[in-house]
Amino acid sequence: MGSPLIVLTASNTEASEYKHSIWQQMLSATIPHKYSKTFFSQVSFENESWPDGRAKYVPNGLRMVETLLLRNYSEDDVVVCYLENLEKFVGPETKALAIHAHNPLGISYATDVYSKLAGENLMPLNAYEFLKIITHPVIKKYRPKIIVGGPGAWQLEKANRLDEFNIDYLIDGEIEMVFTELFERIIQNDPTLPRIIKIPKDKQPAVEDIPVVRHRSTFGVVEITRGCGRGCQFCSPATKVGRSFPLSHIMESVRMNAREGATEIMIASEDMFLYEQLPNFTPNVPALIELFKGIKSVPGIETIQTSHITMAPVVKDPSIIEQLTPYIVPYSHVHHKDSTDPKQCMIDPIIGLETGSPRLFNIFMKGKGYPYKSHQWRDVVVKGMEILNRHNWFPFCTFIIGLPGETDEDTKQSLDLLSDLRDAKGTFVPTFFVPLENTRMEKKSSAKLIEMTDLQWEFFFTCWKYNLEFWYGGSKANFKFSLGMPLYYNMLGKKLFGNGIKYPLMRFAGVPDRFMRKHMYLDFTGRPRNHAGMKPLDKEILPGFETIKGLNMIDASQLQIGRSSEPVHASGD
Ligand code: B12
Ligand code: SF4
Repeated sequence: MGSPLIVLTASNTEASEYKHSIWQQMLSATIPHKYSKTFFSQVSFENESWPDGRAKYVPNGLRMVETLLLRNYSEDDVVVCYLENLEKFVGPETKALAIHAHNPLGISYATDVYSKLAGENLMPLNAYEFLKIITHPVIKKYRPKIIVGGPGAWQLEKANRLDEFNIDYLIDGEIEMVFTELFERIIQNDPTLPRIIKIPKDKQPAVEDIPVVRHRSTFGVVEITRGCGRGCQFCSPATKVGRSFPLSHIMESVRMNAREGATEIMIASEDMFLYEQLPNFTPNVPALIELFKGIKSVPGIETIQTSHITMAPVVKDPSIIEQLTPYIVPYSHVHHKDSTDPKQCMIDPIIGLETGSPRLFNIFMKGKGYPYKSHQWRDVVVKGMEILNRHNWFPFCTFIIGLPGETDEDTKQSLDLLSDLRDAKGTFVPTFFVPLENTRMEKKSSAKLIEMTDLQWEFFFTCWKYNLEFWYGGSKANFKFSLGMPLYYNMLGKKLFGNGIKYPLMRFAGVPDRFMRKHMYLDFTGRPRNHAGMKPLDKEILPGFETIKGLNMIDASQLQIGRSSEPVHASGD
């Protein structure tokens, strides 16, 4: 048999189901390659292949490319494999090598920060793995057309590396409506086809145009919605039309993943509460319950995990979390000793908290807090966290440091929010502002690690102090970090970032608060962590949460949510 016509691949870090934990996969891929086999030696991104060498699981977007190709080509012509098997499949008959790019150069938020903590020019694993594909000798040998696409493909254009990597075509955007024709033109060397192909917004597919993918996705990713109507300026899904997939479509996808060996399903969405939502971003609880029950009923599926949610609906109607909990928390594979679930299960949906500054919130993301006003965001977060924690939802929360124009006053307000969250159960991950392509802030400048203020460093390491306590409190791992920090400061940190990181690092390393208070903004003296959980904001309003004192709804018309990003219901209500 000759070599297949088309080979599809994704880097090992992006295809990986590392530790079956989405956040460990994400964060581990930010580790500089240079250190990945030293004190981080446990990091391994080996993936499983079928006996014939085809990949068992790859990112869902690449599965979509495969599915679209399979409309016109046979399974013999289209092969999806990992780096290790490129040599086996790419050959003289191979016309195209299509590569998925989620974070190919590691210049998205988070990766950029974490890899650079050990030095400016270190390459994160994400980028290292992509480089191994794009510079693979088999490409030089057989010269297939190189096509790159996916949510992070823009990075290659932005860094101007198309020539260096001999990329023939970079395709940016949702491809369902256009790929079949585009691919034929690529194969036929159409000279009128530009090298960088940006799919226009009017070609965004309706759900009916999106097929169920044919093979298994990494983490059992199954899309339940696409796009978001909240309109945050730094976010790319904000510019996509909101769509909800019909249950039958989702279930077909779940069954396919289970047939191919997945035991877990990750319901991918910008916000799970957008699934079949009711007017004004009101979550559709019966639809969500039906969805969870349906997924769990599929033979072989043992666990479900969520991707993103937003906080405002939790506060607006806390009963949502209470109602959903029995259908999702017991089916999580993540456990924590603080969980009150009989098996100590917890779920960790991703929530973008972004900032504690009402000013920045109002400029860049006021739709995120709807129906609450920007100045109420801090209360919404604290109240929402308290509700979530009570039901064993211990979220993975991200913040953005260095939004354009951030002042010390803004950072102090973020620190105040962090202080409110001192007893919250969750993971708090500071990321750095990166102007993503296809967002309303694409022309702004990135925040720079080297320009971080003392307060921003305090914010950064206070988050990680919380995380260490939450995940490893009192354990050996905690001890290892405590010892490692003075070493890091003296050998590297001071040289790279100056004295500003000294006290934040000391706090992270566990130096008692009484020694820190003079040097830091937040004073934790006399406030040991309350492991029983967060103190309610206002005891009087606790029972029932029917009315939320001090939090007023705002009119949807006050939000600048573009028409093109308004949610559209697949079910047509
Ligand atoms: C599930 C998910 C994850 C999961 C699983 C990822 C995986 N490896 O499979 C986890 C949680 C691990 C994850 C991690 C990260 N993620 Co993520 N993730 C998502 C999420 C929610 C869904 C992705 C998905 O499957 N979508 C469905 C598919 C069909 O869409 P798609 O991948 O975009 O594919 C379409 C096109 O891009 C194109 N396409 C895709 N591949 C290819 C390949 C070729 C050759 C071509 C031609 C076209 C093409 O065709 C598809 C159909 O239109 C999206 C948000 C979203 N709704 O898309 C964020 C999202 C893609 N992630 C994002 C980011 C930044 C990351 C991280 C880099 C974060 C970080 N800094 O650590 C990491 C990367 C870690 C890694 N090593 O992979 C951002 C990307 C922003 C941007 N524009 O750059 C998004 C948009 C989230 C957001 N709101 O900002 N992610
Ligand atoms: S809430 Fe904002 S940040 Fe989150 S997906 Fe929607 S537009 Fe993006």
